[in-house]
Amino acid sequence: MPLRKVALITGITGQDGSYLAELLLQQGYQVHGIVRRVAAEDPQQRLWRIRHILDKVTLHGASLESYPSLFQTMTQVRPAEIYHLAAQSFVSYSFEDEFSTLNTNINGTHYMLAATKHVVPEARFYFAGSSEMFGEVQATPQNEQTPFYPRSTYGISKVAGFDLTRNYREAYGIHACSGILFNHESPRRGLEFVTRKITSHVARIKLGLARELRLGNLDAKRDWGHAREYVRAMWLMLQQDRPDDYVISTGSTHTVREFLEIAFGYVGLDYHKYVVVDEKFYRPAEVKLLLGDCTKAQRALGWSYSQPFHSLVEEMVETDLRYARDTTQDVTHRRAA
Ligand code: NDP
Ligand code: GDR
Repeated sequence: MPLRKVALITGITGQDGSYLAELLLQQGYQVHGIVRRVAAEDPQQRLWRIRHILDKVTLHGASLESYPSLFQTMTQVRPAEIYHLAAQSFVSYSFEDEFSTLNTNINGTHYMLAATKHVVPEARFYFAGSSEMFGEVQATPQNEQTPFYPRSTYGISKVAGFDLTRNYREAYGIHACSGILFNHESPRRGLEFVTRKITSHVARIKLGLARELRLGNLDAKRDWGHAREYVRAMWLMLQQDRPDDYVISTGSTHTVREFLEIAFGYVGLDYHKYVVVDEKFYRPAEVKLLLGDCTKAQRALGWSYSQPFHSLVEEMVETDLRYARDTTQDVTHRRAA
């Protein structure tokens, strides 16, 4: 039997990590993931996105803040492909805690690259870059040539991670790639991000469990795709002979307002009656518009995106309706018991 390729994922408990682990398992990989120690203590809460594949992946407790723990894991696993997805990924929170965002995202990436160089220099490395690096956009649409102008410490940390990754490629010959991924969503999105915040509230409002939804800037424009499609692009980047950086996007942009219209409209409600604009959710420096041009990825990777925007929104609302109904039934059953 041929040896199974070994992959190591940081951030395996997150939205992208869970879809990527599924994809790699389907491709026959042996999948390892790095998790924080607390994840093992509270698997119900922390491992919900990978619960269904827990018996097929191997988890290692390690910390992005500790180089020795990453070095040790790398030595044990000796991966052929490394997907570095773990990060403090919530832009809003980066304004509240600049220091931990910079520490986790910059040092964590540096430690992962350094451990790769020392333990498995022949391995292929993926870094999760972001459209937030474009920030106050200098050209529209944004592609690999567009200058970066980050607007948050999150964006700054991703520019630093991008530069570190390029430097390890150029200085040490590591097969290291950065994906510059635009926003991608799914029913597994964290509840704090605007799309899932909207769809979870739509479900609760529809079922009479909530009355309003408080949001910030409704005019922000994002290029939103589906996470399941985007992790395929990560994998494709590491299958190329030559390491490079790629923009991954849908090529169309929508306002938060449009997302609201589709999500509320899907359950027959008018969002104007439920949405309250709250200053609390405005950011000190906002990214107003993002729109990606992924021509390079289409040509070089053969990657393309086709899911219509409304079907992404509807899939998220549908799933949240199911979760909300299940929760209500659980509570009713418990009360009746
Ligand atoms: P999530 O927020 O869903 O997942 C983040 C992951 O990082 C979780 O597994 C989390 O672990 C882990 N993590 C966070 N902080 C630490 C830490 N200090 N030590 C160890 N692990 C940590 O993010 P996504 O899956 O959406 O995104 C994956 C990556 O892609 C991130 O780097 C993000 O910045 C980047 N990105 C995401 C985009 C998107 O639209 N989704 C677009 C562009 C880039 P735990 O479960 O323990 O919290
Ligand atoms: P973003 O995603 O910052 O683009 O980062 P988020 O969903 O948090 O915000 C998108 C836009 O919606 C506006 N907005 C609100 N956002 C949140 N979270 N909550 C609100 O109540 C609200 N009201 C309006 C925001 O101002 C913003 O303009 C995501 C993350 O996944 C990053 O890790 C990733 O790098 C980028 O996408 C690309």
